[in-house]
Amino acid sequence: MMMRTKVMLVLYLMILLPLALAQLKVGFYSASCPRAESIVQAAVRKRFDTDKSITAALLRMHFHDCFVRGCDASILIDSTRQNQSEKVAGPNLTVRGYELIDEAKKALESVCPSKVSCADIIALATRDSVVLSSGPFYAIPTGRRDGRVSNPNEVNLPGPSLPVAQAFQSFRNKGMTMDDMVTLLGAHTVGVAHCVFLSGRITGSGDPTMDPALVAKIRGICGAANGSSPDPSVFLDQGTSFGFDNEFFRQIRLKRGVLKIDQELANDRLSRRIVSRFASNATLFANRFAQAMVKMGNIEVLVGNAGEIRKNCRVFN
Ligand code: HEM
Ligand SMILES: *[C@@H]1O[C@H](CO)[C@@H](O)[C@H](O)[C@H]1NC(C)=O
Ligand SMILES: *[C@@H]1O[C@H](CO)[C@@H](O)[C@H](O)[C@H]1NC(C)=O
Ligand SMILES: *[C@@H]1O[C@H](CO)[C@@H](O)[C@H](O)[C@H]1NC(C)=O
Ligand SMILES: CC(=O)N[C@H]1CO[C@H](CO)[C@@H](O)[C@@H]1O
Repeated sequence: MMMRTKVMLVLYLMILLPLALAQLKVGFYSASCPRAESIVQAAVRKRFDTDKSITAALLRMHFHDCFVRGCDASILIDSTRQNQSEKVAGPNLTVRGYELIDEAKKALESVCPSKVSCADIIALATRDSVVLSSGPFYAIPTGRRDGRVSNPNEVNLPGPSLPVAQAFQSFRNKGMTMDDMVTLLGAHTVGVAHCVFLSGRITGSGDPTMDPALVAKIRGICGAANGSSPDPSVFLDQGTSFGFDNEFFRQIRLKRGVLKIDQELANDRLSRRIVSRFASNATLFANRFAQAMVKMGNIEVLVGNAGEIRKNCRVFN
């Protein structure tokens, strides 16, 4: 019995403990590439100076990356002539910001080649952009490795017209709670939705759950589509469209949610109390958002010797 316990203990120390320790940690690059975080931050800042919409682009990119095969930069892979990547899947079509990730990667490769993963660049750049938009700062654990698979058939993201309970299935599958989902959807405090996602809300007499004044406004924007602007877009947060704050939650309580799913958050009994707490307490939302982003950034990550550190974020090594 004693012997057995000892064997188990040795087994634990030699095999299981190192496995358990092979996880993300804050400051992962402090020895291998001390300037990693500041290089990413500089690239984001430079872009933000001329394009405040980069925050929205990065938030959506990070979400789409983490919800398909985990946060492994599979979203960044370009299709090849023989084989298509995640980018061609419907929901990915309007993901933006790839060239910023390329720029940060190039700067990192010149200082510390093959050290910093593309998956970590997405996570860090997203965090930095949120701060620039007046959102919360959070220490972001790093050490992700880049995946070796990118397959459009695996892209199975929730659609914007699903009821709250159904959208939640995807989040629950990734270990997220309802509170996490409502918090993360608070990212819709920045960015836009294209009219293609809004047609169901403005046809006929308009969606009765939407403020008629907003129905009219969106009809105007989407009705002005033309050859040079075939699919116009509408700000997701009709209050403070570029500021990262809790205004989104106030707007949806005023029937001014742009996406159906956003409006449903305020109406559905599964989520409405969380919405009302965030609407009345900006600090609470900021704190919870920081936590939920760290949690999302941990979804099914590759660590240790799994995967690779890509040299070019768009192609496998
Ligand atoms: C049920 C879950 C979600 C659904 C159904 C959903 C759906 C959508 C849709 C349809 C758009 C419009 C895209 C376009 O027209 O280009 C959008 C935009 C956006 N989403 Fe979500 N989303 C969800 C969760 C999230 C999460 C968890 C985040 C980040 C943490 C996020 C961040 C964003 C941002 C920032 C935009 C604006 C993008 C831009 O301006 O380029 N979304 N979302
Ligand atoms: C190509 O297809 C295989 C599955 O057959 C997949 O593992 C791979 O990631 C795909 N994508 C790219 C861009 O190579
Ligand atoms: C097309 O629509 C966009 C956005 O609605 C508008 O800014 C632009 O002036 C229009 N262009 C033409 C040629 O009508
Ligand atoms: C708002 O949330 C913060 C952070 O959780 C909390 O400390 C504070 O007491 C809350 N304020 C109110 C008025 O409930
Ligand atoms: C941003 C991006 O890479 N979008 C791609 C999505 O898929 C279409 C169709 O294959 C491509 O043309 C886009 O370049």
